[in-house]
Amino acid sequence: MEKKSCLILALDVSDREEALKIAEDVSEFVDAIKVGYPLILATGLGIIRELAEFAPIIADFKVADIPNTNRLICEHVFEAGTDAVIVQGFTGRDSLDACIEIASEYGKDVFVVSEMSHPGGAEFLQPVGEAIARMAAEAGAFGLVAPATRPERVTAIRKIIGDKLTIISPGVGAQGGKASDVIAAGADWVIVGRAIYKAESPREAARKIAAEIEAKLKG
Ligand code: 3DU
Repeated sequence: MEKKSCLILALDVSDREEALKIAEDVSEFVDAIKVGYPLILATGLGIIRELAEFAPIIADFKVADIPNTNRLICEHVFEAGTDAVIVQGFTGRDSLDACIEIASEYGKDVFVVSEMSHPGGAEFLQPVGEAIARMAAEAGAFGLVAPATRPERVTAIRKIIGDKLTIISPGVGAQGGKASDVIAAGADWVIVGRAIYKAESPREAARKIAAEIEAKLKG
């Protein structure tokens, strides 16, 4: 995934036409589009190839099963035309290895959730987040998903993984995180959903966030 704007759109709308229109409108300002259950369950896997016209696609299925099931899921995800998949790390090394094995067969990337951005993410996942980050680095994942709502956690995880892995960070906008803070904390990309797709002008909202990130990186 090429780093230009350092912004990823989380496209959690449920309507095909709306999804394609937003993707086209914001494509100039995003490095990738993240799709997940809301859009795929509503419109089908076929939308991935349509959206891929505008940007690389990250499938956020937070894959969290035994190795064999993970392998089967990841095969479908990559066959559908995605560039990367997001998987959970708490299922352990063998489950993660299965995803990475399939990803490398397809020449694609795996992002591992180390901890989540919502308040409940601090209950069970946060205490093991750093161990998951270490495991993901050892397993050869491409990147981690770390919370923009807690920039200090992004910094802590960056310290553990160094430059070995990338960090993508959701929680900017609707969940309260600020793009420039998260980039300063050590994230490579911020992930933004509602603050873009629910805006009166998604294009303008994406442009503004990309400009904020650019200013931070320059300053
Ligand atoms: O809050 P937003 O509307 O900007 O969307 C954030 C997206 O990132 C959304 O798709 C959500 O499922 C995903 N995500 C998190 O918000 C937090 C995580 O820890 C992992 C993924």
